[in-house]
Amino acid sequence: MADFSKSVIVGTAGHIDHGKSALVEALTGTHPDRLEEEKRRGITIDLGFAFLAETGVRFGFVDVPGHERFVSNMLAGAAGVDVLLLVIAADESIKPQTREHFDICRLLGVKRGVVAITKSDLVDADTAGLVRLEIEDYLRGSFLEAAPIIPVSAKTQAGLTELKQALLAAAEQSAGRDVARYFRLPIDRAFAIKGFGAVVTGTLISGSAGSNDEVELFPTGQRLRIRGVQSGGAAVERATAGQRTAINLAGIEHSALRRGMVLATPGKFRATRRMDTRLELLRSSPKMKHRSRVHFHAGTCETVAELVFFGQKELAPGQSAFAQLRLQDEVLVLPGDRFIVRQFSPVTTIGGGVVLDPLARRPTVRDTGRAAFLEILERGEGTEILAAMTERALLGLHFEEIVARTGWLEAEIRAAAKNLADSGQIKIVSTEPLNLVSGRVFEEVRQRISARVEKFHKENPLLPGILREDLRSSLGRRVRPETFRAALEELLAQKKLETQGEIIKRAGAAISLDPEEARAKEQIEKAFAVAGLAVPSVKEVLGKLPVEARRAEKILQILLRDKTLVRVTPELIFHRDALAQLRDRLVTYKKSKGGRISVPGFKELTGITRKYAIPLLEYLDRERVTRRAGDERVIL
Ligand SMILES: Nc1nc2c(ncn2[C@@H]2O[C@H](COP(=O)(O)OP(=O)(O)OP(=O)(O)O)[C@@H](O)[C@H]2O)c(=O)[nH]1
Ligand SMILES: [Mg+2]
Repeated sequence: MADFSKSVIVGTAGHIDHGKSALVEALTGTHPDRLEEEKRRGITIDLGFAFLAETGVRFGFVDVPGHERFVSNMLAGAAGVDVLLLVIAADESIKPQTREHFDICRLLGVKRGVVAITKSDLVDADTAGLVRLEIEDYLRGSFLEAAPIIPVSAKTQAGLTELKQALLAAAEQSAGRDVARYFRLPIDRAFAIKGFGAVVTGTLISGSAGSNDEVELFPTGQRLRIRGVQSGGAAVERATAGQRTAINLAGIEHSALRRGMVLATPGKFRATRRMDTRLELLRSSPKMKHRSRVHFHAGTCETVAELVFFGQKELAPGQSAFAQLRLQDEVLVLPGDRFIVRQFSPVTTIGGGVVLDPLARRPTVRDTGRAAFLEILERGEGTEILAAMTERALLGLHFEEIVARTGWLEAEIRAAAKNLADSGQIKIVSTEPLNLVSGRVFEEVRQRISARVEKFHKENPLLPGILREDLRSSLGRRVRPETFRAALEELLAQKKLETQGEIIKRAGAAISLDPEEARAKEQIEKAFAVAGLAVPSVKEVLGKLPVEARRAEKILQILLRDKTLVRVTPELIFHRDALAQLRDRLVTYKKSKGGRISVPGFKELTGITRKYAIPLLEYLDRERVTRRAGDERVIL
């Protein structure tokens, strides 16, 4: 039966011992603590999970540890949360990890949530009222300002119905994640199940996954096949975004899989160690200096990052700035992904931000456009972003790179590209695969091609034009073949240039000879014309000319190109008329003496020596005037 329920992830947050796990159990019937050590110590150490199916909504609960030493585990769980369940104990009110967890959820961009005042059975009405006031005060101006605050007790079950209602209401408002996008699953657990092999779990943050799908493991790049998928504790055909998901993988040992790795649609993305971001420091953070090191958390992964500011030496508490993060390890992130930074030591949460460009370039003094570019990325308007990306890609922007740097779908990219091409901002230099250059770069290439052709004509008046390949390589490696081809095609279509075979020339360009050259040309032609088939050597003819060897050679080329002369072998050149006469003679011969001629017969017919006869016969064979048959030729 099809299930049209909405899938929503609820994440707990709050100080140690405030009753998060007990509340999840009270709501779902499942105690989320799984580890022996957790049971023994009575605290949560790592993430725990539980499910609850209500009418219209399937809740996946992610229960996090409150202990300050396990905040990095909490971070791995908080990454996919749609609805925050902020847990505050009535007998303790707001404590340090209440604040830290809440800051983290805000920095991670969680949009909505519900506040539960737990252990309400332990306090009297006055204390309960006071705690509520404190909480209201604390949340003022935050994303939870208008969130319901519900006193509950896991012990007496008081308030649970109300809390469920509030969670349902929040779930209904939750935007839901995009199933149509590329698949991404940050792994939070990896283990083996006997008879099945490697299994990973995680919150499916985008797209969907089903049996037999091929996926790519990041950052290693391995391609793996999905053997089976579970969601909410049961096997499903496809798991979709917003669901807790377990994936059984073929082709890998569970020991090669770790929290922090990501499964994604294969062949689309690139792991990165350098990203441009908007970084925000908490008011409680110390000021951070350019190049200071921090702990970096995104999705379920954790590494060390160096903060690189652009044109500022430090960032003050409560402030935000564009910053490049240089990571110690490769991660997979996409624009819009949130991250958290924690102080190197002592380890406390100091800020976070949003990824703007996951494949950022190394900062250089010459790159003055970065801030403006990042502002455009931050505004998030697709067409504008594509224009700016194309503008910065001097060599052209390929489809694959656009996907890896944006996570956009093909249809979105093509629509934006068309838009920009129509307005002339960019040029689509190839559609399959899509390749873009900025309108400005394209115009520059067009102009360089025209200028190069002009220059060639000027320097080589005796040549009809420049060879296409020479023209292309003269523009340098920074002009990619597709860009060259598109620019050239446009110039040809506009009749600014012309082609003649492999030669490119200015439209209407003709070779102009000076009087001396014209005379030399006549002289060459005449030398071969009068020689008939007993032609002189090329060297002999050119040696007698009034112009120097290089020019003489070019004039000879002109005659060969317009087919006045024909090169039969590298050494032997004949006049067109002499060859035409030869063909006529063969026709007459065939009529009177039959369709076959021997080499001696040919020599007799033409009155030439073997030195000319053999190359000429071979030429005639190539031209299909004759065909060799034993010692003779058949005249065709
Ligand atoms: N009286 C009373 N005790 C509660 C209530 N909820 C939880 N407790 C008790 O408080 C203690 C801590 O509860 P947990 O649910 O483990 O707290 P937690 O927030 O998950 O703790 P960490 O995961 O370690 O951060 C346990 O002994 C619970 O039995 C409640 O509503 N009323
Ligand atoms: Mg717990």
